Amino acid sequence: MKCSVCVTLLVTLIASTAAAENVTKPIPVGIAVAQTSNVALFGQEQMIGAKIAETYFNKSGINGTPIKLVSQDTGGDEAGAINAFQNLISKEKVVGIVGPTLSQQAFAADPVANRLKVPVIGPSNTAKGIPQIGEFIGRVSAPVAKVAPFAVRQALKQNPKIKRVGILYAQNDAFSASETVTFQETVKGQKLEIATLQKFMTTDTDFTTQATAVLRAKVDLVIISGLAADGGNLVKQLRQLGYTGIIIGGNGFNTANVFPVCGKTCEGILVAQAYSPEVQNPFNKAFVDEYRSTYRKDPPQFSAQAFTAVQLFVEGLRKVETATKKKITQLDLATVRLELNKVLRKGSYITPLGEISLDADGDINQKTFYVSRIKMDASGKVGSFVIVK
Ligand code: 1QQ
Repeated sequence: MKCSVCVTLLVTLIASTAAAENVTKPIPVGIAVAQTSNVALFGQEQMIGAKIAETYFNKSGINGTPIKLVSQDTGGDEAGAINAFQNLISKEKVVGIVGPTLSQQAFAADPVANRLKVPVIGPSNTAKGIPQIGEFIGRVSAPVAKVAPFAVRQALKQNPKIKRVGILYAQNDAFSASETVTFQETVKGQKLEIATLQKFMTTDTDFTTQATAVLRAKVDLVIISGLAADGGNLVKQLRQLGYTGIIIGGNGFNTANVFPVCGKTCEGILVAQAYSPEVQNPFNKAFVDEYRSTYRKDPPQFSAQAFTAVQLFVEGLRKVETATKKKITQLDLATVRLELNKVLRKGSYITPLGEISLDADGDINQKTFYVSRIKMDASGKVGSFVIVK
């Protein structure tokens, strides 16, 4: 064989392989949510939403370059979240992180990302103070202060005679401690009386003390700020002890995974929500269609918020390419992270949550919120969130 030909062939082959690798090497986006522990009751729904977004947006990618979700389980605690963040940042070299699941975890892990100048979009962190952790921290989960009051107004609409309120919250959880403040202020603002204020732990399984106190206080509304496992069990024990009034569950009840916990006693719980499957725009349509085709039911809020977080990174990365006139893959990682963080806070986004934007702090501007009533079927096993007007 003539050597000049084989050299030419070899050079062409090497060059084209390298070019192909450059074009197709996906851009890593981190996702650090709970896939184990009780917190996975939320985290599972988040992974589903994020993956639907990955597939959907990779149809065109970042001007042709796909993203790749790199996921790291946080478990349910702070140490797990810190560990997952560190891994994604230093080992996986992600451009940004979607996560963590709980505000309690965010207060521990977000400072790590902020110090290393890695943009974070919280998909479900609703406590007061999250975006203020630092300039690299944003969220697409509307704060409890904006969402929770809607549930109280709805309860009063259902029963205008409500006077005495029992308020319960998980004292070892940052979101629950924050949400209960909003609930207490709203209740006082409506001139209702807080007849009893009870604390519990997210790890508790026996709520006899709290439920007994609520019954003794003769309340006509109960408001619970906790997570799905503890909150669901608390509802169950309240009903078993004989409480018959309205129950409001906070954001910790915003998952279909609470249905098996309280079973038929979930019936009627009011939950304020930052998402409705009815939102009319192409992104929500694509998301809802895809979710329904797989799960044969409507998507939950946490899936929609995770989809939205991934969407913001995708649109942000596209904006970085436009602004720098370079491919993401041609920029160094520190520059990508820095520019991405900047552009995320500019302009607005049409998302499954409706039209949203991030303010200078990184907090979400969202226009519309909803209240749902949990409806359980006759078996007491299958439930759904029905939006009440
Ligand atoms: C938070 C929450 C939780 C209910 C998310 C799963 O809102 O921790 O901020």
